[in-house]
Amino acid sequence: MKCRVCREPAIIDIRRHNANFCEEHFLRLCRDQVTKAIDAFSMITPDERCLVAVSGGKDSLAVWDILLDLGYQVDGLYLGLGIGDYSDESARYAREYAESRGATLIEVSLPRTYGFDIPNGSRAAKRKPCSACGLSKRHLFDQAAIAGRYDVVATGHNLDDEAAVLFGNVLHWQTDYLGRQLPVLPARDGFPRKIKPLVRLGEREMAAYCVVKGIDYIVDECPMAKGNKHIGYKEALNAIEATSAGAKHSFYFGFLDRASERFQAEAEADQAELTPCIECGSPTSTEVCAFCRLVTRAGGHLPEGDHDIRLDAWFGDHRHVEPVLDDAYPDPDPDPDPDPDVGAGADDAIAVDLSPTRRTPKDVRA
Ligand code: Q46
Ligand code: ZN
Ligand code: ZN
Repeated sequence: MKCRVCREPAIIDIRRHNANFCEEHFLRLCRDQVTKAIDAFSMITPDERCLVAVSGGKDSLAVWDILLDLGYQVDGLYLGLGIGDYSDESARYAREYAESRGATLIEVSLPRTYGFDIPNGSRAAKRKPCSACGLSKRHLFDQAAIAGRYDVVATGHNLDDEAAVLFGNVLHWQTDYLGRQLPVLPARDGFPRKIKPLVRLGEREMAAYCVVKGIDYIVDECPMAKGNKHIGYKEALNAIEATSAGAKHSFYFGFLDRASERFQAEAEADQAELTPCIECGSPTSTEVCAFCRLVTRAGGHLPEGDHDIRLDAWFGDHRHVEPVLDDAYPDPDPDPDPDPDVGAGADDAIAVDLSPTRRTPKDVRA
């Protein structure tokens, strides 16, 4: 198996490209694919500040690493969810990575700041853990981005994630979600722009990328992910991909090229007018935003803070607002995206053990 570029021994084959790559050219391919996605969808410019949502998993660490290597200004935000050992471990990987790169990692703790954790809070609020978790993450990532004056929030959603979300949305004909399933969501009403620079790269490539770059990441899945429909959709697509290389890519990019636009008018019409949440001042389509309602039902509390300053941040000139992460900011509309690391490792194409103790380039040899 030889590298397509230099004919030296290859470490990975990528069937949808019908090619093998050595370490050097595989890393270059990953960077090139991210550059291509950034250019194609006008995701970010070098003078903009980016906050990457870091979970400690392979995708979020890889996107952070690639954006840094490409010269973008990127800090990380890690959200402590209070999911026992899983949270402790994932925080450790996020910190270790930040330290190794001399990069800035901002940490926000849901239990410490808002008085609830995901397992107990979701039970008390009678919500599925991933739904309470997703809502909290979106709210707090937006809040942190605005408070820290970042232009863009980046997430590690990869091609497998996006194809699986698309599959679920098509299966249930969630046309409003289909209209918003894009690699870039523009900034609106104070929400920062959201970008997914890994849409041209698969889950297996991201695992291989971390192995080759020596980035340690949490391999275990979140214990709350069990029974998540997203994992089932990924498995279904993996089965199709196994006999039809490139199927995920053509499903997702075919949708973007030929169908996505048809659903956008409906999605835009569905966007309710936003007014400030009476609890936290964040823009919301209801009197009290979904996050504040969650905090109350989960038995938590909102942090102390000056409500007027938060309102100014949204509806006036917010340059004077200091980046205080305890303020509550906007509640985004429901976002159909599950988190990128849900179902990590479900790709059967990774036929090797990628556990931290076994990670050498040889391990990703197909
Ligand atoms: S962390 Fe949160 Fe995920 Fe765990 S509770 Fe669900 S959404 S599965 S990446
Ligand atoms: Zn090569
Ligand atoms: Zn609120």
